[in-house]
Amino acid sequence: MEKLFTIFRVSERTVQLGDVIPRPASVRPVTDATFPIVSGTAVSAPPELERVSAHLGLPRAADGAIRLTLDRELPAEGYRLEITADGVTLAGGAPSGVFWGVQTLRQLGPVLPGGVIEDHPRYPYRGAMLDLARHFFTPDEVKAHIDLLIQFKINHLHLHLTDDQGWRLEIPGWPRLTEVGGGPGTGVDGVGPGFLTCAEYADLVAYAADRFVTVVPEIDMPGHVNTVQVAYPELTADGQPVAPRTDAEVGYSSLVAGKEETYAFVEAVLKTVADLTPGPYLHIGGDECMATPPGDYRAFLERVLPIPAAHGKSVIGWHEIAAVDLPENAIVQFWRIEESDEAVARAAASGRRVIVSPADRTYLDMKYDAGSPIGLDWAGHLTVERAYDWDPAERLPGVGEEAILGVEAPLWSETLRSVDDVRYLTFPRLPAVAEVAWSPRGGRDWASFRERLAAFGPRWTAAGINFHRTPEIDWH
Ligand code: TNX
Repeated sequence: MEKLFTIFRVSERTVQLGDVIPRPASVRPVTDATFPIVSGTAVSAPPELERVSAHLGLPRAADGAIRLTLDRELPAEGYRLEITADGVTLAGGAPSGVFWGVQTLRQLGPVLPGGVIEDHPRYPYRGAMLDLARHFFTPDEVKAHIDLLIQFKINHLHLHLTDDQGWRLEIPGWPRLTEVGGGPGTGVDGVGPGFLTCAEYADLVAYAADRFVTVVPEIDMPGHVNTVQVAYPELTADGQPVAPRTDAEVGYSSLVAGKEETYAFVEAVLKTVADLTPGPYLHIGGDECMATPPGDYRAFLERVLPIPAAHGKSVIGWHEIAAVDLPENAIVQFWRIEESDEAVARAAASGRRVIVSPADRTYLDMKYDAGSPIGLDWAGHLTVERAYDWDPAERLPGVGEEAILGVEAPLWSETLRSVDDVRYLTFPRLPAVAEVAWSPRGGRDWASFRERLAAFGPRWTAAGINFHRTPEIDWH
């Protein structure tokens, strides 16, 4: 309880029922009534919600003043929160809905304003990506990151596990991947070493799942594989070893479409990752394959795209994969700055779902402005307002609301060296993208968002979170 609410209540300002990010679908305040959570306030929950109630950190009692329940009539991930002077009733359409309602409670507490909130997400996929390849972050660091993401109802964590500069997941039978790709000297500038053992990865996935976050593992191929070819020279075109690289160039390495060894490697890796991942997705990258001739790219993907389905998973790829015939459940992740993409529109027209991650709106690794000490700028500068003030269903012609699975904010780590760096680029832009992904289109507005965001300044400061104090916001 202490941990839960002290983080969130540091200012003495009166909290209004609608002071929540992402903005709830419906808020009906009742003037005057409040319910204060004090030490000793108890929670009652049926057995199916014990896991969720544990996250409240309050004592349990059969007649607790905070009642958690399930109401299967509510939408998936939706919840209804009713606060009166006597107590709180939080009903969810599923345990996940109750969990998201708890996140709303955390933002409002400990003196809860009276009224009713009815809420549910616009999109089922609300993602954040962390690049562990260009710079490794430890399991504890990733867990701490998850703890911050869930407060904004993010429910997918995409882990970019492999790239030219590093390989961050143990693959049994292929020990040199992590000996070479996770050892000292890996990462951009050679300063981001480390990798996850299978057990550490499984533990991280379970930690995420306990918070209703699905881990989406990415093994990037056929490009972005220099570290693979350092470890296993038989996977290069001529079988000759290549030199390790720690610069931030892209588009120079490729697996070889015409070699059988390639597919033995890919099969082994994807099977391991599928076996370790209970979630429904495997991301196979597919981006920036400038070193793969187009015919080879096609031949490679025709063999590799069906592999996740053979392990019961849906395949996700960066939108370059839309150039080939896609398996039925394939999901395309759009990442460029262009305002249209014919191949992605064709994929959508044929029933494929799209994850929307335009770099000029969602790339957390872009600088805020010219003065940002870290970050890139190839997609321009990304202010909080730009991250907020756009609509996913209006971004790409031919990719409307029904085609969109969700929205994701990637954080590439070429310029990151610490958790403080991760947080500096993530906050406060991630809350902006989270509201784009959760809140109804008609309920969003920048003036309201900037006011609600201002209240997080003292909270993040008190919690030691290194956020960017952008001048766009009048921080409390
Ligand atoms: C493009 S976005 C990449 C990454 C870089 C990133 C830097 C995408 C699918 N590929 O390899 O890290 O830009 O912003």
